[in-house]
Amino acid sequence: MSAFSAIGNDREVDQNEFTPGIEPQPTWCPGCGDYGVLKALKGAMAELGKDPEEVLLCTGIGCSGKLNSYFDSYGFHTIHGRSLPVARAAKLANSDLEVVAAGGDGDGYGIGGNHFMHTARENHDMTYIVFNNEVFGLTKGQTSPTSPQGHKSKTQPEGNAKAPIRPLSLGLTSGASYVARTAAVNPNQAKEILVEAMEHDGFSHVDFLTQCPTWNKDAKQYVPYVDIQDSDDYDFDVSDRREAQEMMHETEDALYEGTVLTGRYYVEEGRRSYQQEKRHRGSMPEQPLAERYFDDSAEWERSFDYIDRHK
Ligand SMILES: Cc1ncc(C[n+]2csc(CCOP(=O)(O)OP(=O)(O)O)c2C)c(N)n1
Ligand code: SF4
Ligand SMILES: [Mg+2]
Repeated sequence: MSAFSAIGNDREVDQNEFTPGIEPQPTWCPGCGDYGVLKALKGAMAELGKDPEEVLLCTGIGCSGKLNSYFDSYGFHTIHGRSLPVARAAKLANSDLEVVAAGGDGDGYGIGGNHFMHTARENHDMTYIVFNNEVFGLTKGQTSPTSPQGHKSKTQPEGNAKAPIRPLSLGLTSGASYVARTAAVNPNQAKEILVEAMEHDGFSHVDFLTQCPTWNKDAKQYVPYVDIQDSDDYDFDVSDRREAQEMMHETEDALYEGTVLTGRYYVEEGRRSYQQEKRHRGSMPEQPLAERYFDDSAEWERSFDYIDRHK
């Protein structure tokens, strides 16, 4: 029997099923926003009725990267900035998996920026959560690609001379088909957004504001926050790329002026994900590649044999 045949079970799932049996206590600092991501992710999985064995969580390196030590599913703690290529390969090998990649702002927008751009462009069907605390948390608070200009740290004691990256705009222009921002201090919205992001067919980019009380007091815990969908002050069409772009621009400026805007910014329906496009073109295997190794009667084969058989 295949290890993946449980996929599709329609049953009620308790979010605690995603808590490891031998529970390592998170080593995150008290008050760290990373706890908020863990809670929202478990809640979203339960709401979607996912079994832990239907899910793969790939993380990068950083405080954020520890997420899969505290989240019980298939997991791959990759190397710095490399969660996306691993997640892509896994999704191609078994498109039935719910694939989530996660990492920090340094991980995803810095060292892994190239992977971010191209995974978004290619619209790989997965959810990418970027823990945005505006610093390199794990390595003790150095300036990151999202640190505001003027932010003082050990690497920039006179204040950061560089302008920060615009993560939402970058996600949109790169080609992500779902782009949202949420915050650890807003757990209900965070869970809703993660549910939507996982339900979306294509690349979902979630910029998740995670306060780092240890190394980034400037971030002011991201409160008070405004939900742009709930507020009468903001009215734009999330399916309109130009309107979304303008709203993102305003949001990115506002954050550094002390106003925290969160919500959905861009939702593109009807565009095929990379996996769907490959299937449409007849270049996607019918059966998950990974499944072959769980079938006792299957013979091990080398990749060139496989290509030969499917020519
Ligand atoms: C190739 C490589 N370069 C540098 C490091 C050192 N390093 C580990 S975590 C980290 C920064 C993490 O910052 P971020 O991605 O924002 O995650 P956070 O800790 O803030 O969650 C760095 C520079 C590394 N592990 N690998
Ligand atoms: S250093 Fe910052 S990001 Fe890392 S666990 Fe502590 S509060 Fe969280
Ligand atoms: Mg960080």
